[in-house]
Amino acid sequence: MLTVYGEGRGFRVVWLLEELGLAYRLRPVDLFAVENDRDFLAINPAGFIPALQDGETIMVESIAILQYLLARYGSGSLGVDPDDPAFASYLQFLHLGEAGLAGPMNAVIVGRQFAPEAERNVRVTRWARETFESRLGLVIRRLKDHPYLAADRFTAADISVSYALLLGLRTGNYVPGSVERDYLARTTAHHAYARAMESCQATKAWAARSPGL
Ligand SMILES: N[C@@H](CCC(=O)N[C@@H](CS)C(=O)NCC(=O)O)C(=O)O
Repeated sequence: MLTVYGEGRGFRVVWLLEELGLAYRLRPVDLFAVENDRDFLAINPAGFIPALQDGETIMVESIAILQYLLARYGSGSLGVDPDDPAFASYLQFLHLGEAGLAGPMNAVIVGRQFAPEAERNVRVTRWARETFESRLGLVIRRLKDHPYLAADRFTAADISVSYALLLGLRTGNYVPGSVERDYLARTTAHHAYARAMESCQATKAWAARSPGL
C-alpha cells in the first residue's frame, strides 16, 4: 500500500494517484507540531511534507514522487515518452511548477505572512515574487495557444503547475489572469481533482476559506 504523508504539496501526489486509480493511504502531518511526531520524523527526519512510502522505499520532493509513481506504476496518458516531441516541454513544466513557481511562492508566503514584522526581508520577498512572475510568463505564453502545458493533453506537468498557481491564489499572493483562470477551470474540472479534494480535507477547508477562481 502506498502512503502519502502530509497534504500541502502532497495534494499533487494524491491528485496523481487519483488520476491513476491507485490505492493509497493519506497520513496527515501537522507541520506546527512536527517535532512531536516521531512516526513521521522516522519517515522524513527533515520534517517537511510530502513524503511517500512504498514498501521499503521512502522518498520526498513532490515532483520526484510524481516521476517515481509514473515510472513505477505506468503513466497512462499522464506522462510523455522520451521519443515524443513534447517530452522536453513536459519535463520543463513539470519541474518549473515547483522550482520556478511554488518554491519562490513559499518565500513570498513566509516573507509576507509568516515572518514577524521585524524579520521580513523586503528585497528577498520581492525577488521571490518577481521570480514567480517571470516563470509564470512562460506558462501564460504556452497556454495562450495550447490547452495544456505539453502534448496538448492533460499531463503530470499540469498537476505540478496547477498546484503552484492555486497555492499563490489561495494565499492571496497572486491573482490569475483570464488565461490562467480558463486553464485552472479546465484542470480542476477533473473528477480525480474532486476526489483528491475529498481525500485532502485540510486542503478542502483551506480552499473553502480562500480566494477562488
Ligand atoms: N520542493 C519540496 C517543497 C516541500 C515544502 O516546501 N513543503 C512544505 C509544505 S507544502 C513544508 O513542509 N514546509 C515546512 C518545512 O519546509 O519545514 C516539494 O516539492 O516537495
